[in-house]
Amino acid sequence: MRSGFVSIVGRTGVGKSTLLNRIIGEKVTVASRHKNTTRTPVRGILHSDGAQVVFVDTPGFHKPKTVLGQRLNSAASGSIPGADVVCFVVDATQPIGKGDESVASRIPKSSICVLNKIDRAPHDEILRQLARASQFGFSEYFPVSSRTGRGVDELVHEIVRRMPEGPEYFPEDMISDYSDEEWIAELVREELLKRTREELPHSVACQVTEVDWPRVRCEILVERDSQKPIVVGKGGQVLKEVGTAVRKQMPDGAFLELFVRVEKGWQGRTDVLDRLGYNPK
Ligand SMILES: Nc1nc2c(ncn2[C@@H]2O[C@H](COP(=O)(O)OP(=O)(O)OP(=O)(O)O)[C@@H](O)[C@H]2O)c(=O)[nH]1
Ligand SMILES: [Mg+2]
Repeated sequence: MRSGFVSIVGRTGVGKSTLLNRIIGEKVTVASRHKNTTRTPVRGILHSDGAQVVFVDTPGFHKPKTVLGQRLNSAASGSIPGADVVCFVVDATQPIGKGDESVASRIPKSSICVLNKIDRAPHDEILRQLARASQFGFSEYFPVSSRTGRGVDELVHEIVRRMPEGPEYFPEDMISDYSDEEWIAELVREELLKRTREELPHSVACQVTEVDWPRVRCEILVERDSQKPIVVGKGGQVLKEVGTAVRKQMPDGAFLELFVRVEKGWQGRTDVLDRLGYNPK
């Protein structure tokens, strides 16, 4: 049996979560067009012939503006020392810059560099980006598209090949380490991310506060009074849509209650961050 841990790191928005979902073949982590979507390390477990690979999707590195931001960076850094393989993801559609260099300087040279979003870059640009990325001096480079799946099998093949001999860390039917409560809260946040703009996605946090099956209560925190009506929507329209979309992804018969609560400036408050589980582990 081969098994081990793979940390997926990179700047925010480069497509780490989309890559993990593609590798596992199911949605195990939330991705979105907004920056700093991933807020805690998320494990996705790949079971293949004689091998088990535990991928860790991490929050994207960025210049932090809040205590939450600092915690996201720490959580990402924290996932590096325990990894058997580090996958460093860069974006094929954006210039490789200081942000990428800063991540590159924190990880071992044996890391695999993944050039993602090649579906959106012309062939000659992909070659130029690979040439730029090669200056980091990592052991291997894989151009992939997490959106179409191109190149992902080759990447996974190499990762499995690198796994050391080891035990089965998780049972065969387990593909994520989220609890049901955590996952429902993430699904609610995902649906809100699809429907909100500008700074609001950063100001929203979700937490399941009560489960009395089939009734599940999920709280949506916002930072300011003015944000509450936007999340609720005209005549409760946004909440209704979010509830319907999330229920479709829950077991039949589930009854989801959504509440919006103002928690002033929660992104800067360590007590709230601790309660939400946004901790550097
Ligand atoms: N065209 C294209 N878009 C992609 C690809 N991979 C990811 N994206 C898009 O890029 C955006 C960011 O993707 P995420 O997977 O959330 O990025 P992330 O690196 O996890 O971001 P953080 O969690 O903020 O660090 C989303 O809109 C994705 O749909 C890809 O291969 N091709
Ligand atoms: Mg992510």
